[in-house]
Amino acid sequence: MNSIFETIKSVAFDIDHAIKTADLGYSDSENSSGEDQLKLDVQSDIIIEKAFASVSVVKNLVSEEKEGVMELNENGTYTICYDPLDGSSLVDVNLSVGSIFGIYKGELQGSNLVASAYVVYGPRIELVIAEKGKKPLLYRVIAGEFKEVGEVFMDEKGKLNAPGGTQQNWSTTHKTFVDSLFAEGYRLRYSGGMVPDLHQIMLKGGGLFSYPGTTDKPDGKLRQLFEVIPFAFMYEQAGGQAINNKGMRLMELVPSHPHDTSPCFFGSNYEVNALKSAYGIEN
Ligand code: FDP
Repeated sequence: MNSIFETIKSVAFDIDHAIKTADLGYSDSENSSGEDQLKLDVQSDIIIEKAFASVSVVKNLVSEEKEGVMELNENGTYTICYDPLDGSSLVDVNLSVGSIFGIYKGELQGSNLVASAYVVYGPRIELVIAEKGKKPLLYRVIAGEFKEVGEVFMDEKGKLNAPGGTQQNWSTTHKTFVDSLFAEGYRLRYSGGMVPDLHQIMLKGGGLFSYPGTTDKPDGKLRQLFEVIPFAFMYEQAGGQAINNKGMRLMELVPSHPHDTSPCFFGSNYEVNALKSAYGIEN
């Protein structure tokens, strides 16, 4: 597993360099979800693919930017499902973006995720790695190298509320719930980049990030294998919770297609329990 984490550290520098220097225009292709790809999405994807090609423990790669599974090493053990540049539409306004990695052993489903990691490309580069049975570890680039900063813990209750999706397409239940958090004093924090938004909530102790099913996107927007399950693992390891709109742990998701999405809610215990009550889910 160490060779995987070391590779993630090295691609983080290459992608950060690309973000800072590359052409910000669109490529002439679309990704598997039908979204226009930026040249930077494609470039970040290639950086990751090339770097993992020589890591023998990696059997397969599945990219958010590509259809299907890419076979790398027949005798490898792990499949890495990754989003090379999440939130890339924010690069042209110079906001933070990220890369997400889910490391799976066996069938691609939540229960087989063994570790996850994400990189935040912000004013500094930060990396968080979560492994089973351990608190996530935060690394920060200091003097050109990743240095371990410490473990990440979530408090029982936070102060931040990050409500995703188009509000006019929310259900009344969801709108009433989001309003109730604001009425309790929660502060709005939503940049539109899943990585920095979830990172902020986790590092500031807690709160809630939600991306519900909406009338235009009943299954939400965020992809299970590349985004939802890796972050669900992070939040649970940090002491928080991550569920869907039926109260199911997101770690129990079994996608029928690599690009399936799911409504998702990530937070500290107080907010997720409040969400369950508002949605009529038993605690
Ligand atoms: P983006 O489309 O810019 O890649 O992965 C999808 C994502 O960003 C997430 O990073 C982000 O949380 C979400 O979409 C934002 O969606 P909305 O604009 O619908 O809130």
